[in-house]
Amino acid sequence: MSKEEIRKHGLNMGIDVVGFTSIEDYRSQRSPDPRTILPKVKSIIVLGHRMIDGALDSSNMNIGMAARMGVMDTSKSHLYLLSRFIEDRYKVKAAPVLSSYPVNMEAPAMGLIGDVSLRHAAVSAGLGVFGRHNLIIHPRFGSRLSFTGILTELALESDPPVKEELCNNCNLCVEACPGKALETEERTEDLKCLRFSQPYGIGGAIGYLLKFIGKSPDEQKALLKDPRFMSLYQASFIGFQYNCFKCIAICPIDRRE
Ligand code: B12
Ligand code: SF4
Ligand code: SF4
Repeated sequence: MSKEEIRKHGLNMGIDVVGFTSIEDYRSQRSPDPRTILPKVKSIIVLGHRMIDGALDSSNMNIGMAARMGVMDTSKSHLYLLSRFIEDRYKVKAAPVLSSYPVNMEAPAMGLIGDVSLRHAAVSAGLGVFGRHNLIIHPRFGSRLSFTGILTELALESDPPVKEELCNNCNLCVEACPGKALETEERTEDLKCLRFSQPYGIGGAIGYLLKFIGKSPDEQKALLKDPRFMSLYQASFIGFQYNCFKCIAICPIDRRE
């Protein structure tokens, strides 16, 4: 059966969890129709890679980012290899969806809506449930899974959904959020989160340029030596750089031991 063969192939590669959803069961109100990506799409395969505990729990955000980059690079390679395996083995098309970026930066999406909502796909692929932090909690890996996905033309049944309520409503994530982005249930206030999670993102860069424009040449020279400019410069080639993982790190649900 192709589902078990694909799962086994993925797990043998080193992917931590592999789940399947039929396209009928994937529901994400704000995301684009998956048929605009792959016209004959019938299923989504969701891959989960676990994050690194020592990095999530570190107060040094360079270490947090080192692990985040590791997850993004490793999941990207696995995504390519599994997509290629599916195309070769079953003679159907497979369209890979990366963990976060690139993402549509134009209005109305403005970098806030992925091509596929990997959280909604993970839920319908039986990989977990939404928690109070609006992230997916997996029965074994808790909040510490990063997702990627493959749209395929294979007709595959959805895996059984997680029925258990995994979030214990302790509210620790809400209290720990430095941006107060989680105050309203079932909604992350994107801009409040971004201020803390991506201080060197597009908002930070625009703010800095606006500060730069209209200043005297001497003031501009001083601004170019400002540590903030150095950090923006670094982010311009590293890519989206995350400075906050608190809602994941504080969540106590984890049954790996
Ligand atoms: C754009 C984006 C963001 C934006 C906007 C977030 C947003 N509002 O969706 C910003 C920059 C703010 C962001 C922040 C973060 N993100 Co982000 N993000 C994405 C991305 C690329 C697209 C998300 C998307 O399409 N959202 C738009 C639509 C689909 O969301 P929505 O329908 O409006 O649903 C929202 C609410 O209504 C609620 N919700 C919807 N249905 C339900 C149902 C229930 C029962 C509940 C309780 C809530 C709920 O959840 C959403 C949160 O606002 C995904 C990757 C992907 N392709 O899916 C990663 C992703 C969601 N991010 C992720 C992570 C980890 C983070 C951060 C921790 C940053 C970091 N350090 O890594 C924070 C956490 C913020 C939080 N607690 O919500 C992970 C989540 C992993 C997981 N285990 O769930 C993803 C899946 C990336 C990945 N590959 O793993 N992110
Ligand atoms: S990533 Fe940080 S700022 Fe964003 S919601 Fe989580 S705790 Fe809040
Ligand atoms: S920290 Fe507590 S309230 Fe927040 S998602 Fe985890 S279990 Fe739920």
